[in-house]
Amino acid sequence: MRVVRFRESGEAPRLGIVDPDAPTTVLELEQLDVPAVLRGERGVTGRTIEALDAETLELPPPYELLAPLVPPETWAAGVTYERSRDARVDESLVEARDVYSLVYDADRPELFLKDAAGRRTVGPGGTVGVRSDASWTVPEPELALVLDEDGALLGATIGNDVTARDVEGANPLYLPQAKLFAAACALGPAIVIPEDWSQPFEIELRLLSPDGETVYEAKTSTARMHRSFEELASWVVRENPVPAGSVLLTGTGIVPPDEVALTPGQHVEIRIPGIGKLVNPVGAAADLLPAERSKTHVR
Ligand code: DO4
Ligand code: MG
Repeated sequence: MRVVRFRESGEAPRLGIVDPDAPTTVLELEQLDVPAVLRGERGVTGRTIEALDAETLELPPPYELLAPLVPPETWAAGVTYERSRDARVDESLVEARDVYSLVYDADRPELFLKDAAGRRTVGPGGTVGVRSDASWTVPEPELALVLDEDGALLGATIGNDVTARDVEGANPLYLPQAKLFAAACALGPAIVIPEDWSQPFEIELRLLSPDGETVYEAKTSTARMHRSFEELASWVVRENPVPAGSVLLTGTGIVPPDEVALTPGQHVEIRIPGIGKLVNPVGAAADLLPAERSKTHVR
């Protein structure tokens, strides 16, 4: 079961589910609250929309596909794959390299707040940002969990934890500046409610140049994660009041080689079979501050 969010000609956002028997047919729902839909409240209105593509779920005008929810909070886990641990150790320019190896092996995971109220988050087709004071920004393709208030797993979508690696590499205390800036997060195109949470998700990344050439591509699987989804979620809500519908990015297992950096004009494609394909152009973060980007903002 996949849940999408859309609007028609600038009207208020609405929710739909993708017909399990017809992968391009969206059935509009009566319910407007994403956590309620994910918990099972799914009355349909009888109206349908035909998506243009079964993976991106792009909708024809006058409809617009939006991020599948506006998370009140977006948390992120780091160093949950061996590949991520090795990359952080390598990018570190200061004698703080041990922190990454220590956190990989510790009981307590690395968790950080990536966004609040969707302010830095874009949906399918929205432009992701590159900050001008960084020279090495990369996409981090991650499974994004949608959490209930108690940390229960309600669903999963695709997330891009866009990161300025040189900013973090200069000093780990710069992490919030490496991770939070305009349009530093993308979510979509749908939230899946998995039938079996024990099945791993395959994650594919493709970075395309402005003329459509593949600059870099790679694959991983959540089977390679060092921690379980439930373990990460339980740490997020531990003695911490997290609102229902918040999102947890589960960390990246794909790290592009050092010569690859996001630049405006490129496109990032992240595909997770069973969820869909999230496609975002890359632009300058300075052009994507909320006042400049009302069109691409998740609301
Ligand atoms: O330690 C920094 C963050 C790492 C991260 O975001 C990841 O592993 O996905
Ligand atoms: Mg990450």
